[in-house]
Amino acid sequence: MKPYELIGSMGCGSAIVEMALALARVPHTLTDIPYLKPGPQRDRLLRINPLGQVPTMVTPDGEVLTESAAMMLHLHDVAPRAGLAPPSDDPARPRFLNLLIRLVAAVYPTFTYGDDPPQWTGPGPAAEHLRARVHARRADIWQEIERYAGAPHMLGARFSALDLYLAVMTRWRPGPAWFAEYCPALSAVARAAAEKPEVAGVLARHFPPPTE
Ligand SMILES: N[C@@H](CCC(=O)N[C@@H](CS)C(=O)NCC(=O)O)C(=O)O
Repeated sequence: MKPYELIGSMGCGSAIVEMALALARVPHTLTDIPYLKPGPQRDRLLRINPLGQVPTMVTPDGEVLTESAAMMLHLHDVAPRAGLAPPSDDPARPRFLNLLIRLVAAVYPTFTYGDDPPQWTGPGPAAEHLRARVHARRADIWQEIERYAGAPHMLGARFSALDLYLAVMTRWRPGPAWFAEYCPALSAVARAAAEKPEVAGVLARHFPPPTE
């Protein structure tokens, strides 16, 4: 069987899927690219994912997945023993599905539109306004998600792919110090996830400590 290919970038959401692939123990290759830099690697990415986003995953059959939540659910289908999702008859399943989609449909786009606001507004004060509004909205969404956080994992005793999102996303803006102060339960979920060797290995690759 051909391996899965994960196209990603350092520190990006592809780290979440890389963790899931490691936990699912399915053969895979990693293609790290500077996804915003014009060149042959971006050209190929744009051909298979017109939004030019990472993670992008190519399955052994050549199917292209462009949404991390779809990748998680697919990897759960092929490797249920990794525990990425509660089984369909599990009482935790509805909450899992809702939080998974909340993360990708509500939190993730705040980076799409807040990282480089002039890309959407053009130059001028509207860009600053968009940046501030998007950052405030992100804080609101995280505080809503905080209310659903179990311990030690997002779903309580049961590990799931949600913990992988937290392990990575709590390192993004507004950053670990903000989460420790305003979303301590999410910080604790991220720390618990990092105790898994597969998660720790990917975190070390994507977020190496500064060298000095
Ligand atoms: N809905 C997608 C979002 C992926 C995404 O936004 N990735 C970022 C990098 S971490 C990206 O590619 N941003 C560039 C862009 O949106 O143009 C998912 O959950 O996989």
